[in-house]
Amino acid sequence: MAPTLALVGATGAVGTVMIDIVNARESVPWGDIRLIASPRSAGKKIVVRGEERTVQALGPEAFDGVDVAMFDVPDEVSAQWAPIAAERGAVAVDNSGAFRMDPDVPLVVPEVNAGAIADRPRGIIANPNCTTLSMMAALGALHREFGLRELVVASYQAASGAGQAGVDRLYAELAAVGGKNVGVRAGDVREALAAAGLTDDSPFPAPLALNVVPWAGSLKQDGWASEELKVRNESRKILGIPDLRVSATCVRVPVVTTHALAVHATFEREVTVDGAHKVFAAQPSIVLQDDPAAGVFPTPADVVGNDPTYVGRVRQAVDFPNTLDFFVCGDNLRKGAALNTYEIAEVVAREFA
Ligand code: 11C
Repeated sequence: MAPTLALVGATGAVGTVMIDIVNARESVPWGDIRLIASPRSAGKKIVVRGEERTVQALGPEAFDGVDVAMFDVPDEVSAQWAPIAAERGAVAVDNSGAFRMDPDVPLVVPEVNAGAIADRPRGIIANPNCTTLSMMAALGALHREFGLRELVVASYQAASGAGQAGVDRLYAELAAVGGKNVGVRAGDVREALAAAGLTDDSPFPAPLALNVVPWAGSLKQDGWASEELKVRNESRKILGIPDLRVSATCVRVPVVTTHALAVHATFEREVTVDGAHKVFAAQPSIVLQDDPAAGVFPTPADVVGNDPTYVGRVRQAVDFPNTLDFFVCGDNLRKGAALNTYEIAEVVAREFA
């Protein structure tokens, strides 16, 4: 029988993208599709694949009869409810950070490590952080060919990584600074925000409009941001390289959606730009845009709303052997969140065929 899918967090920012993805699929492996959200959103009607469905309130009985439950909710909600879904017989595919580093929970990017899905003693599969995910298709493909040893990355992260509040804040800040002679003197952006009443409650620790902010997440040991440690730990786990040397600096930029990363990757074996181009060209989930002489390279403004990972600016590092530098962009709400979660669910659905 075709499996039943549940979408937990159906009315949230990522949940909404998830429904778009389900609606856009030519065919789906699911029998029933159930929408679940907080009691506040229960009763809302949403059309999924041509059928109007009523959002159910999150509760243990909502998982009865569910085979695969995708979670797009905050960490604490997943931590509480994904094990309950699993106890009730569903495979939980979780997009939060609650289980990613649990040794009994696989952390999966299907085109890199789909094989890990089978080993899930807790009945939970985790979806990586959107920053890690944005470069994983590219790194996984290169690792298979050349053997990854070291990774140094700087991220350029979009406001929507901080949720709808991040997007709302960026638009409000842009409106506050727009059309004025701002950004020409230290402190004048903050003054413009203050004049517009934007003094507190920002998800960002500094103005984002006309600025870049070298911070994402919470403070961890020795000055690292949680996001930077996630990039390190999750990359090691997904790629299956526990001793991979990783150093990341995560930066928020005034982009609405689509994370970008500058990647400096060192390999065991000799690597060339041509060799890397061939690897990228052979990976269906990667679009290679690399012709700088013609001004061709990926940018978030051109990538947003698309599923693939976009790669460009591939260069052989001049002073570092076996090392490539490249630039990668991925829509943080699609491949970075909803799409990868759904692709994991599709792999699980094959177990019911
Ligand atoms: C950001 N990458 O851009 C984060 C958002 O661990 O799932 C996703 C946080 C996570 O702020």
